[in-house]
Amino acid sequence: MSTLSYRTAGESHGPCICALVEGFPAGVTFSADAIDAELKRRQRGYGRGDRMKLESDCVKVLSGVMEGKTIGSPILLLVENADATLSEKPPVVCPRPGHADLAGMIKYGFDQARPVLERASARGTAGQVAAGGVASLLLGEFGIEVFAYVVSVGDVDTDISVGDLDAARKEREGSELYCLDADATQRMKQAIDRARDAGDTLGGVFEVIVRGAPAGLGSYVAADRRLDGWLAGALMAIPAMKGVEIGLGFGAAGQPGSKVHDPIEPGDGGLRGLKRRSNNAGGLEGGVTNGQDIVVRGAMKPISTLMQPLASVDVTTGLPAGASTERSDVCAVPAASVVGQAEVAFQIARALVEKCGGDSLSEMKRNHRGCFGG
Ligand code: EPS
Repeated sequence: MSTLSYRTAGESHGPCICALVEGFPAGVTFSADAIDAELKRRQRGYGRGDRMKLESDCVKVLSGVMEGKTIGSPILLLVENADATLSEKPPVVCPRPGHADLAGMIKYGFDQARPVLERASARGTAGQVAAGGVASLLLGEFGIEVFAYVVSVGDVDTDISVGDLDAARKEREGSELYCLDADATQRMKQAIDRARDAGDTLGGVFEVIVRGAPAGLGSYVAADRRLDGWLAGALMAIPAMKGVEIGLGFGAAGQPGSKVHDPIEPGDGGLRGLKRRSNNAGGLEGGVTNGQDIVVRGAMKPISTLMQPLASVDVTTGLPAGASTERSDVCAVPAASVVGQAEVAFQIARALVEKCGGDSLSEMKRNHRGCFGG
């Protein structure tokens, strides 16, 4: 079984968010800059709230790296909170529908929601992005790229097929919504403006593509070794996620098999001299990579802090009241796409470590050559 894992810790307004990455091979060149670039991208995106103006996220490496290279021991990463104002925060007594507030109070026995939302806050995704950034350093060593972009915001949808990743990256950089369609970006911005004016919020969908992953990661032999399960679980672990699709996803359910499955034909590539005519499977068959792009989508619900609050109850009086409001985002789908990219990168790195094993990068590379040639 795989040994690569991570955990995060930290409250939204505590001193910091931490990520602890374990089981990472020695000998990988560490780049804080590459991780910081993703942390910055997580902060941006049209529709973000004022917290992002206060923060300037960057990672401090507290263990596991010497002379610029990983040493095989746990890697502890820290992102400081500029807005470390936990002791000043008021109680939250009117739980917000859709947030963890009420369910968290019931579970942990709190009489107000502050301790819940401090940990349930999407601020914690800075730790997920930092861990995913470490994973991406390993994937880069094996020519595996992970790219995420925004497909839809509210009812503004796009229909793009991603070709060259460098061109797609350029397009994404030019969009305040990390979307690959300039016209849709404008319509998404207008939709976000309308939602903000109405005291409302918007969700949306992002897609993550993994290019260059070899065939044979994951396994069908046991439920907990299926890579599609790892990916779905990791994406669902991002706050506000309500759905995950792989390849055609829900679209496959309503079509006949003849229209869904990807025909196999003779080819000249490395996949036993075979190739596929389409990629509706999203690069995974039987929970195993088949050498095609891995394509995963995440559906984010609208942010649950509404400035025009929904009905709730004041838990101190038991009387009906509008849900509590906190500074928040109107739309955080671009940020979620960055977190999704990080989560997918981590799971692919985990599968690669499982497949190639090894305590060090050189050992992994030797095993990788043995498994996949090259
Ligand atoms: C976020 C930090 C939070 C929120 C937002 C995202 O900071 P604050 O609560 O101080 O404004 O802006 O979190 C949520 C929308 C949420 O529901 O938790 C971040 O760093 O991404």
